Amino acid sequence: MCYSLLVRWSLFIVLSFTLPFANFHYFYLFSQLSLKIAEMQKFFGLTVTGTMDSETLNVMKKPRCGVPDVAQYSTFGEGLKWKTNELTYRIENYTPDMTAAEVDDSIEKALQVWARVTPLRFTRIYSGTADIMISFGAGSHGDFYPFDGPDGTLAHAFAPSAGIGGDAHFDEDENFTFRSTNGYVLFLVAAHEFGHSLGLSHSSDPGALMYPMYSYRDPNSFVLPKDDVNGIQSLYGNFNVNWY
Ligand SMILES: [Ca+2]
Ligand SMILES: [Ca+2]
Ligand SMILES: [Zn+2]
Ligand SMILES: [Zn+2]
Repeated sequence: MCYSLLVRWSLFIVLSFTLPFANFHYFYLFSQLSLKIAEMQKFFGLTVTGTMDSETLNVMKKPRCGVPDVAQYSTFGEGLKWKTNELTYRIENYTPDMTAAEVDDSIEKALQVWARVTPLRFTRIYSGTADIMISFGAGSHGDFYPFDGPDGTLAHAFAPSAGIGGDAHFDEDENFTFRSTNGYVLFLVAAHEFGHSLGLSHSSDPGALMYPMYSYRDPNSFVLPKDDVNGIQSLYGNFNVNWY
């Protein structure tokens, strides 16, 4: 009995870390736990049982982004978007996994994914503070969200605001790659993180780039899925509209 209590507590802690969904009052810990599990199952399109079954555990173990989850396309809110369409970015350091030119190309293309469907424009700077500061780091790396070693959380990014807002951090304990299916394609991970940098939260659409789980797609033929286009245009509008 003590053992089962311990297991439940540790699951609760893991879940409350991954899914800080709502402001429930924690009167009934166990019903709260199964509610959290049910919410997560619903979010990931699993059978909703409210218990920690193997299907649910498998989803929890998949490589994913470290930003907490919400639903369909969703944003951090109107207040959390950039007030200008002209943004700067800076690559602070490089991963030894790839050449510097490959990192530069991956980051640039990942930003263009969003620029292509909005009025947003990105200018790279090489010194000083950019809106979007990009860095690689392992474990504790200077914020309150230490990375977790290989797999698990691949990266995280902060919603638009001054300071750390907009910044994107990549877990150096991952093996990032330019084009290989062996490792995590930096372009894909970065494009997802920049969605957060621009004000998008997670989507519950498994086909969306903003779905919290990493899945390989061919970077050469990548097209931003409709759900993500709808999400970013809800914040910044459609590029074409600005011609009039
Ligand atoms: Ca910033
Ligand atoms: Ca990790
Ligand atoms: Zn994410
Ligand atoms: Zn960080």
